[in-house]
Amino acid sequence: MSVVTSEKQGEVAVIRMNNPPVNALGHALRVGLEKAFNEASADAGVKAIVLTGTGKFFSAGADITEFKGEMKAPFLPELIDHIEQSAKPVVAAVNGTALGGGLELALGCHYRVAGADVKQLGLPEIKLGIIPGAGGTQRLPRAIGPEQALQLITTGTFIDAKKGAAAGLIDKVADGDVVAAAIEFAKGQVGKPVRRIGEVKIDKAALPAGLFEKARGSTARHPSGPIAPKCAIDAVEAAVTLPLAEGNAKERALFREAAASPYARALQYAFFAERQAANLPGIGADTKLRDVKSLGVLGAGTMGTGITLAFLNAGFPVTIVETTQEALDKGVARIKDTLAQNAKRGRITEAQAQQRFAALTPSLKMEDFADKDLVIEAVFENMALKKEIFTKLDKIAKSGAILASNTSTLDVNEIADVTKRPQDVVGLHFFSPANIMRLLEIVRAEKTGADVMATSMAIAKKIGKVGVQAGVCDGFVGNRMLASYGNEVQAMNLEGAMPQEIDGALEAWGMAMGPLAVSDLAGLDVGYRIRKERKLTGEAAQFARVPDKIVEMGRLGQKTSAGYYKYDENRKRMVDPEIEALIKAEAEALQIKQRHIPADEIVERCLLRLANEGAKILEEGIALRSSDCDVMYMNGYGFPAWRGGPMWQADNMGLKVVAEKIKAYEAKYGPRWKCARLIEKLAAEGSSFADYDRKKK
Ligand code: 3H9
Repeated sequence: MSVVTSEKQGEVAVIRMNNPPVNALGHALRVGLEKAFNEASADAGVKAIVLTGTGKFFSAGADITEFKGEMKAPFLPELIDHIEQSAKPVVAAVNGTALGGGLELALGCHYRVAGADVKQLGLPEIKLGIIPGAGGTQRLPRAIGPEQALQLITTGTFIDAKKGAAAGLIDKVADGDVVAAAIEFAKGQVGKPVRRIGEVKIDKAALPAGLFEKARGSTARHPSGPIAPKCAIDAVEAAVTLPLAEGNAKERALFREAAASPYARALQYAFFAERQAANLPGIGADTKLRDVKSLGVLGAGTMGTGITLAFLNAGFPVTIVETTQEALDKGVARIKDTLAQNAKRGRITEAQAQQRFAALTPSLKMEDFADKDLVIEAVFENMALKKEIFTKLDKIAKSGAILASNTSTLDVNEIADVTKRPQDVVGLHFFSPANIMRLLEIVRAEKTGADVMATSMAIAKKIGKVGVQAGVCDGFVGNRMLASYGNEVQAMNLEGAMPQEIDGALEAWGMAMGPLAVSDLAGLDVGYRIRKERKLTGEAAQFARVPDKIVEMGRLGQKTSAGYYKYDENRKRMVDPEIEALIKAEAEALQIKQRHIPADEIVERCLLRLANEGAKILEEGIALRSSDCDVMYMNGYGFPAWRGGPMWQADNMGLKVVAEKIKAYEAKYGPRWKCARLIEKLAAEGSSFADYDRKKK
């Protein structure tokens, strides 16, 4: 079937785009659109034109896969200008999602009729490190005003049809058949002069003073990096100061500038890496998913309540179980409070908050899990306790239920083996706060069933998370890489880089938070307990001296207003000379000569330790792909998506250079820097992690 079809309904030509899965505006679609539009324009029997999509999509925008090569004519901006210039009225029947180039196409039409159930209207290009490049920055401000357009374009936020209508983007919201409504609308425009958004002149005097300066001032830590946000603001400003043709030319130049940046490449890589993570080997469309409608969560602590909220927010009923009434009440109060806060901040309505809370059943009996489709254990990290729980769950849970552990380090094989149904056991490792963080590390134990993996992946999507598979090892993928990174941070501490220098260097580079500030936030006692259990020796014991002493001083991080830093009542962190003195004293005791470590070196050592451990994890088969490691870091560890992840960074440095640098550090610092065999091999072949991933597909 052709990607564009055209039919006449009386005097109205209906042009339909049909390019699954998302109606991306690839070359074939543009060719088809141009041809159908020209034919309809030339047909004297056609008095108006309706343009629509298929299924859930009007169009998700330009085909991102085309960005890597040379685009071929017809080009989208010209095609849209051509449509806008039509003398016959053109109405977009927005049947579903209209994003990026898709919305720009609708904006080129003279009118827009949208289905009442349309939820995704927006210009999300910024999330790909680019800006709208087919007139979106020029027409959206003319349609809805520069202030609102600026907000949508610089954040990539979606709005629904109702909000679109209120803003002036949508002319009519149709409750029933959107195409039929658009045809009626189009008929009503025949014989009238067409309305072209491009011809609207924006009243500069009506704009809030300093609108663009203020916007520029707030881009410092934008999630799309330093270039695209500035380009987006410049482009929207051009819509205010220039006529359409000149504004479009300016937009093109700014589009090219943003697209040429390494940040755009990284963000586009992140987009596809995230989707690739959902493809699991041996699991295809024929794998039958288990039906998960009801949920049990064991443990009402920070993790248990966060997990519960994540599911309540996605519309699942949840039974939460604790051992004592006091712990249960505390957890339930936290859930209620978070929902109320969300309603207060306008994220959800009051009615939604109440509805979600009503879907929660608190209980003190694990027996209440008997009819649940999925049970997630979220108690503290202790193997004996987890084994006891899973032995009990095995007896209580119905046949076919998925039994999951939220463990962040423990051996899921060992946990599964205490049950008679290891095929039903999986690790679902959430990241704190579990209702916010997007990552879900799905730990596939040796016997975890393919259907359980596929179902877990589908559940991740349903609750708005990015599921990534990991195999079983200490710390799985994310925390195992984190251990290497943390280890290097401790080494640099002793070598002379103070906490604020380490965190400062990494935050200036783009990390959401430096590692020591993160430790303070998470609580230093967690790591302390693990280190004491493990009875560290050698270098690891040396590196534990500073963090152990900090905990032994009663400084557990933010919760005690002191850790690596001091905190005021607003949780503002402050450098503490006491900690600097402690680090210096420990270095002296260990006869480590301190020096100033430049910010570049701090960042490089952290990145290389992450990528080196990632490579080891890859060669052991614990991670499926290097891009999976990156997806974890970008979604669970505050790694900036515009930097693409540690593996992407290493690839861009070139693995030959990476291998040389790692070996130089090994010569200086010893075995903790041992180069991963995979890096050596790929470097020798002139290959990359990306090639390795491709070959594994
Ligand atoms: C743009 O328009 C630039 C213009 O301003 C200027 C041009 C000159 N292209 O996410 P899903 C694939 S930039 C190619 O799993 P969902 C995706 O990879 C574009 N492919 O589904 C996946 O493939 P696979 C601005 C695309 O229902 C499959 O479709 N637009 C594109 O959860 C299903 O995707 C955007 O940034 C694309 N544009 O979510 C929108 N979009 O099955 C980007 C999707 O092989 N897209 N694919 O893994 C999205 O945000 C989501 O995909 C969407 C659907 C909300 C549309």
